[in-house]
Amino acid sequence: MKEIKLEKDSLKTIPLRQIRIHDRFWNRYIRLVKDVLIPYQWEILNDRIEGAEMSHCIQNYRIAAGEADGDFEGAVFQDTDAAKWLEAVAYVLEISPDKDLERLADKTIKLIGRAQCEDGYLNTYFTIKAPGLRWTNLKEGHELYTAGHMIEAAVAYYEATGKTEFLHIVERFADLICQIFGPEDGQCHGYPGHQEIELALIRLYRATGKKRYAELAKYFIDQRGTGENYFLEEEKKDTYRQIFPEFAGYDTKYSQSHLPVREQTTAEGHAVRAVYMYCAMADLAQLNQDRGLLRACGTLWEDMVRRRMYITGGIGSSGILERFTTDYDLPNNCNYSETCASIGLALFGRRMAQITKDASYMDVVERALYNTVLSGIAMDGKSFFYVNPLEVWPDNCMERTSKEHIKPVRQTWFGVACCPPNIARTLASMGQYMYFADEDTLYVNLYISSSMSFELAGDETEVEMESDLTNTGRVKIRMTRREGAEACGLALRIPDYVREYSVRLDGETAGDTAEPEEARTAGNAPGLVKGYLYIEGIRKAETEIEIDFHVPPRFVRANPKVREDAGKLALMKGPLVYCLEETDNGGNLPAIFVSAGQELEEQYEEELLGGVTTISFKGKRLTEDAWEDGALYAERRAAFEDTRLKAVPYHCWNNRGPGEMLVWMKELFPV
Ligand code: FUB
Ligand code: ZN
Repeated sequence: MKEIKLEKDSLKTIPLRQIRIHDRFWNRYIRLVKDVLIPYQWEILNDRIEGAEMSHCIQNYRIAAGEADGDFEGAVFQDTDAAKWLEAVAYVLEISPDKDLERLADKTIKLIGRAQCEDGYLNTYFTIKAPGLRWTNLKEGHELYTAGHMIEAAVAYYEATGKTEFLHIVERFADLICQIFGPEDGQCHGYPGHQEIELALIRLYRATGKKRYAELAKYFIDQRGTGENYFLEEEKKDTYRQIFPEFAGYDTKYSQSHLPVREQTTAEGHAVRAVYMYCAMADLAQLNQDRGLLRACGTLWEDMVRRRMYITGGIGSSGILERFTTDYDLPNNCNYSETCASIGLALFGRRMAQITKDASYMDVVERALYNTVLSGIAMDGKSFFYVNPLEVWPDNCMERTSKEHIKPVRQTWFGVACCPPNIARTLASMGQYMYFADEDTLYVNLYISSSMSFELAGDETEVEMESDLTNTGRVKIRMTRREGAEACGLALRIPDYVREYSVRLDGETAGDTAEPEEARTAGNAPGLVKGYLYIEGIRKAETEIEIDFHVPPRFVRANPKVREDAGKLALMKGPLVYCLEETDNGGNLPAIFVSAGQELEEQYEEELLGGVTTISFKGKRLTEDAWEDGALYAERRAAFEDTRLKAVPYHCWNNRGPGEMLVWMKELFPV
């Protein structure tokens, strides 16, 4: 395992209002947030989309506020749909103020405020359905998870608008939670059944400066997995009422409560729970300069990304209980790889990169964002994948089978709708992943065309980036500063998949691939420190950096221990994983074989899927000619026919109607 160094000060993200994204690849998704997702999800929250799963979310608030009659409907954590919607709205408002949208958000916040109980408690499920049972089922009740999303939304809204009403609502609730939970006698010594509040409390601490919030986050993290398992003890109490029958025979690994967090070395259990917890561990490691906790984060990260992650950045391979299984168990046609889990992976990786100044974490973040997260949303923004398989045979995704969780087409909404609003808040906050900064250096993580301004070394610095990463790999960055300003620096992430590159500063070479391959891929060649190429002493008022990343399409193999992928090839270009779709290549895609040593032809197709680079190459297909008699098994020769194949980026699969899809293709070895 590599040694991780805890830097005293972590790198900062740039406020979203200071970044404007104008990227050909990303904008078609990002613009959907304001134009489509937010209005669409608002209609969903109000149950006004015909044919879509009912949300009941806003109605639950009305009932809890005493303004409507009826019973609570939906999942126990239905309130989080509104919270994540508000969080996305906050980011959008921060980037582009909009009075009407702000008015709608304010109205929703007021409704949430009216649904809050006298003592600060806020949760429509328990308020309406089981007021006497608050905090009696931490394992399944999601009260702390829901509170966490509410807190995150309120902090984001405060930071975007400066308004404090929502922040005060969640502070009252957080204060109540601080009274209820903690180490003192008479307090509850439990912790959340679904992590999320821990990272939210740290955000709340950062926004308000109130230490008790960070202390409670630390308590929750430190307490988990110690002594008798809290959830198993809770089940024995008279007040316990089961909510989810599938949790019977509870496996404490499911909620990462099997061991104290510092002793956990493998990524276990429910993937979203795990990564949200790791985020809080990373935050606390930085906040408290806790090396032991950071070491645990590093160990868990390595286990996850080196043995339990898909090539697409998906995690949580089991269709049952949305969980991690064992090392190298990465099935392609029945996996879960929940969109939220990849979002959590990106949130964790971002924190690790900020804390350690190590760009390799951003390699994984980029992989998750460009592949699984984007695959979660249709190109029109109106339907979504919750589960992200790497191989689909639509007819075979049948209910009451091991593939019933695989939906061969994106859904307009879900009964449990955690993923779509999570995608919205992630797309709206992309700026937080793109750049980091310290006093005098700007870190460029993701190459996304944008304009940005930020104070570096005491002077306002304008940055203009033009990137064509997913096509030609060319990037141009212009920095403009005051004449005579103090020198500043740039740290450019050199992505792990780039085998050759050159960087020119005002026409002069500032870095290239002259370094030995091993050193460079380890991210430590001269000039490269942990995957960042540092350019220091930038003094001129105008500086131009030209980067040429060589990003040809390439075949990638998996470690042979990944049984599902042994003897197979996947196709990538830059950060993008590619796939075959039935519409371009016909059906029965597993009957296709390809060989690695061949020319791959790329073409930018303006009219296809909103403009994508496609890759075409030669393949062989098993023919069925000798099987016309309908035999199922026989001693027959395999006969192949030549075929020309066309691959498209994985994230945009299933945007041209239903059909088969395949990422890992069988390799044809020369005989
Ligand atoms: O339990 C809340 C959310 O619902 C989880 O994070 C998702 O995996 C889904 O089960
Ligand atoms: Zn989800």
